[in-house]
Amino acid sequence: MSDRLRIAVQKKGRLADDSFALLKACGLRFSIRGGSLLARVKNMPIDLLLVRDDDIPSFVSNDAADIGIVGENVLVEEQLTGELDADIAMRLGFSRCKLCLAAPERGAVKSSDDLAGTRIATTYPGVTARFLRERGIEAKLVEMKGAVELAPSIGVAESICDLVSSGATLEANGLAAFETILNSEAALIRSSRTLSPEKADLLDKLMRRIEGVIKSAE
Ligand code: PRT
Ligand code: ZN
Repeated sequence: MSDRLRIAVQKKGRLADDSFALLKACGLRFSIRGGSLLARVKNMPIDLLLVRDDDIPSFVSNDAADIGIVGENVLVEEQLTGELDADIAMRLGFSRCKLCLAAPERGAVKSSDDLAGTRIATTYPGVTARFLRERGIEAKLVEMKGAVELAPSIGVAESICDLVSSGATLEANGLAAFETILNSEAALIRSSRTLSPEKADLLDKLMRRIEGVIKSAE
């Protein structure tokens, strides 16, 4: 690994702009260009690795990056479904959302008590299975890669477990949330590996600046 601190950041999507804005507010100078995977920070020994959010926990775990910025929902799912050496160093206060159980407004499932023996569609099988285990509920998980909100209407499942922010998507599909199983926001994550003294100093400095930026925005 190089002597530059490498930060894995989402290239494009709901986390990307706020991640870039936060790093810029911390004084990092960089520009993001079309297809490139790496952005070099001009005024500090830092590189940004620009990737899909789903890859960020494993890149941090596998030493492809020293730290990363990712939603807690993605981190926790990866922790529960794989062997991951990555955990939250700091919560960042943006990209807030909730992982919720939801079902058709006039259907048979109205609360978690009605889930036994039913099917739940989700892109978060790890977090959903943990919830069911903790509650002692036996239900079948139907794993989907996207468009989970359509599952009840196409007859694939009686309920869903999906991310919600405004709730507009649920409403547009005639679904109502009945339980939140995870609250999420963007987080700075790192592995348990020891960093070189130079990188450790730089990371300390960056985290102090992030704290300052978050406080001044409050
Ligand atoms: O391409 P890449 O794999 O990097 O991105 P992605 O498409 O997997 O993720 P992206 O960019 O959509 O989301 C990145 C992260 O943003 C998520 O992992 C969450 O941590 C966070 N986030 C915050 C959200 C939402 N809010 C959100 N609303 N992620 C997804 N949604 C979905 C939600 O599931 C619903 O389908 O957006 C839709 C609209 O939500 P409502 O409730 O406002 O209608
Ligand atoms: Zn993704």
